[in-house]
Amino acid sequence: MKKPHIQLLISLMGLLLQFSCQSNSDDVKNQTEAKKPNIVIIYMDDLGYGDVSAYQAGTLNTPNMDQLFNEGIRFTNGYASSATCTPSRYALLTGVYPWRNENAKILPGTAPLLIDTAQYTLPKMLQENGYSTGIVGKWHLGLGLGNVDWNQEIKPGPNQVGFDYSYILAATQDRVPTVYIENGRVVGLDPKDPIEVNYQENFPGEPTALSNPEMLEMKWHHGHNNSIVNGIPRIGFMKGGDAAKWSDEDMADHFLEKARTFVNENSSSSKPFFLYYAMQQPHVPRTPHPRFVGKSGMGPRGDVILEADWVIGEFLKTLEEAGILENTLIIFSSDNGPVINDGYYDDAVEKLGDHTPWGPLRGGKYSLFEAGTRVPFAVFWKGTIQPQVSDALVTQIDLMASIGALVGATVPSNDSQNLLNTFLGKSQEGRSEFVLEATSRTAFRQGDWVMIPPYPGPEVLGNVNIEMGNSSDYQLYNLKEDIGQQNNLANSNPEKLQEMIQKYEAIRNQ
Ligand code: NG6
Ligand code: CA
Repeated sequence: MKKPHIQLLISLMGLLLQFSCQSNSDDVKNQTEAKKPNIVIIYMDDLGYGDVSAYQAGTLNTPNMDQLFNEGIRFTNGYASSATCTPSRYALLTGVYPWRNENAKILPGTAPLLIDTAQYTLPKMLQENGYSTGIVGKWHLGLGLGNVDWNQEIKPGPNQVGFDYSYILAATQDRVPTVYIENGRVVGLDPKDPIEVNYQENFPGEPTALSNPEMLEMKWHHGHNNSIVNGIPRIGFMKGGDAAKWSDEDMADHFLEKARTFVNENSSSSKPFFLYYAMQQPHVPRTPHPRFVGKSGMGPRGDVILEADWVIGEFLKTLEEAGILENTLIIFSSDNGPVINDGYYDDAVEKLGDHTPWGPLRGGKYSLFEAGTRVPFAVFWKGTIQPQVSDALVTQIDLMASIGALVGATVPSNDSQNLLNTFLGKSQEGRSEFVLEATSRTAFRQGDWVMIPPYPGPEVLGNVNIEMGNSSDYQLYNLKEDIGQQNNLANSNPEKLQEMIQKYEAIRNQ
């Protein structure tokens, strides 16, 4: 009776041993595969250095954004590549200085695709290295080859420069066409009501802000007096496509749902994912969902920032619930600095109170001064990155080479620098110099110094009331001692000035 028992025991032990060996090797395999984290870039539109409460420079309270800054790395010298949208996004996705491409300027909704489909891009690099890639949100890098037919497949676009999945708005919330585009197709389009778009002239009989001001629910201050959609006057003329038009106040919820779906569909796959989540806040027109109206006491600009903050909290929950928060590297930043009045009467100026969207910095969106390009910049990776504040000089151009180093790709761009250790909090060393751009002008940061060459043009851009950095003389500031750029040291430091001019010109002529 005993023998069969012993035999059974032995064979059971054998089986167990086999199982445990197998699961060991499975573990090893899983660990090697798990080495590549998911990557999310949360990219805000016009959010200023002082708009995030973690920077302790304004009066808004953004607890969910703060989590990324306080439990990750809060960069105090983090830069967008440009003081406007299109060039910054171009640089983020290509790792190339935007001023090298003369077409990298704020684009109309009808502009052709700005990124060459042969160009090596951040999403292509990640595709090649085993990632599923997606974009949800604002594109603003042009679509098609010119004369786009919005009723057919619209390409080339994001899907041709490296994104497996795209759910976008074409340009900006204030520019037509005011429709969502999923993988090159307008969402919800009724073929019997085709869309036409024109940035030169209106379609006969279509109402505009000038011809039908009684239709407006939001008033324009400057620009923004063409087609009216949802009571909001826009830039550009659009006809048709009624069923496909987005609801402005639902946009945040809508993009969140798409971002969540992308995460959930990819979270259990063996492939890691890259999500470029390009949120629309607080760009104009500021249209908070009714849940957020009045929440900030600062009017719609403050309200949409609180709405965005809520969205980020929900998005983090989605990652947590999918069990992948600790295997996801999150980068948070903004495409350019803040602007208060960007073309609509929306109480942003009147209700700003003591809030300082630019923090201690001078200027704002469109400006060569610091607030144009120095933006909130966080890198967060729960359980991997040690919480810290970093003063290292880092820029969004560097994400391509740095993420490349993380996933094992080499990046053939001289502009993008591999700062992976700095982005992971293992080093405090950033780049030594940087050529920043603002409305087709450039300035040069080197160490603690910034040099702004002379430019013609107004000192203050009247409509938006922002100091542009234009001057007939060279400007030189030591940002360590003078973060607000009040003391021009060009005359008292002629040697430093010359050294910087030479280096700047060498990079510009490369
Ligand atoms: C400007 C618009 C501004 C905004 C900006 C683009 C006018 C007068 N002003 O031309 O409202 O849309 O372009 O902003 O039309 S960005 O963040 O996408 O660069
Ligand atoms: Ca912007």
